[in-house]
Amino acid sequence: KQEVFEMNNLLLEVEGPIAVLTINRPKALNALNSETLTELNEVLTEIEGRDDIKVVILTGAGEKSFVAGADISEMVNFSAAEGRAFGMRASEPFFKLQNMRQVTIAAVNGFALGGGCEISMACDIRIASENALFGQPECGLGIIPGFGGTQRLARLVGMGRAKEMIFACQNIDAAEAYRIGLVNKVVPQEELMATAKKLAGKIARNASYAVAIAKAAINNGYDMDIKNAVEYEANLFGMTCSTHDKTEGMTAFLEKRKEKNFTDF
Ligand code: CO8
Repeated sequence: KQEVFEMNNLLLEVEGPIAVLTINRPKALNALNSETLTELNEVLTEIEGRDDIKVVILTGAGEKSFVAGADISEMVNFSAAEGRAFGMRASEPFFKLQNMRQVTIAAVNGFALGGGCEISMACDIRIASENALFGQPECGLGIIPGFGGTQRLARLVGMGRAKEMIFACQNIDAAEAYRIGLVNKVVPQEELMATAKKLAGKIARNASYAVAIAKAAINNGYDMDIKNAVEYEANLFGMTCSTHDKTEGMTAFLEKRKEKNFTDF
C-alpha cells in the first residue's frame, strides 16, 4: 500500500519503510525557492515523527535535473539580511536530512548544482545517474555557496578538490564524482530509483534504532577529537546493549535463525 502526499513543490510517496521525497518544480529544474525550503522542513519534521519510515530517498522530478540550485530569480534582489535569512531557512531542513534518525539517500538524477549539490551532501549517501553533474557555480554569480557547501564539500572530498570546484566553478560529471568519493555509486538513469530502493531496503531490514545510533555516532564523532569520539561511541554502544533489538539480533544468530523481529526505533 502506497501513501501519496502532494505539496506545492514536493511529492512524498511512502511505501513500507521507504519514503521517496521528490523536489517537484521541473519547470525551474527543481530550483530551491523559499516555499520549497519551508515545505521541505515541514515534511521532514513529519517523517521524523513516523516510526514506520526508516529510509528517505530524496530525488528531483524529471530526467534532467536533481536540483539546479537555489532559485536565482528569488535571490537576485536579496539584501544582505535577506541573503542570510535565506541561508538560515535552508540550514534547518538540511540539518534534518543530516541528523534525523532515518537514513537519507540522495538519488541524483541530473544537475546537482549550487544548492542542489549542497542538499545532496546533507544526505547520508549519494547515488548518481550517469548524466548527473555536480558543481558549485556560486562564485560565477558573485556569491558563495550558502547552504553549507563550503563546509560539507571540503569534508567529503578534501579541501584541495573543494577549493578547485568552488573557486573555478568547475563542474564534475558522475564518474569524477565517484572517483573523488562525492558519490557512493553511479548507475544508468533507468536503474537509479531501483538501486536507491534496493539499498534502502537493505538498510531497513537491519535494526533501525541501531542504525540511527550509528548515524549519530558517525556524525557527531566526526567533529570531536578521537579520544572523546571513541568514548562517545562506547557510551552509545552501551545504550544499544540494553535494547530488545540487541537481544533479538544476537539470539537469532545463536539460534541460526534468519528472520529477526526488530522492534526498537
Ligand atoms: N534558479 C532559478 N531558475 C532556474 C535555475 C535556478 N538555479 N536553474 C534553472 N532555472 C530555470 C531557467 O531559468 C529556465 O527557466 P525558463 O524556462 O523560465 O527560462 C528553466 O529552469 C530551464 O533552464 P535552462 O533553459 O537554463 O536549461 P538548460 O538545459 O539550458 O540549462 C542549466 C540547464 C545548465 C542547469 C542552467 O539552467 C543553469 O545554469 N542553471 C543555473 C545553475 C546554477 O547556477 N545554480 C546555482 C545557483 S546559486 C545557488 O544555488 C546558491 C546556493 C546557496 C544560496 C545561499 C543563499 C544564502
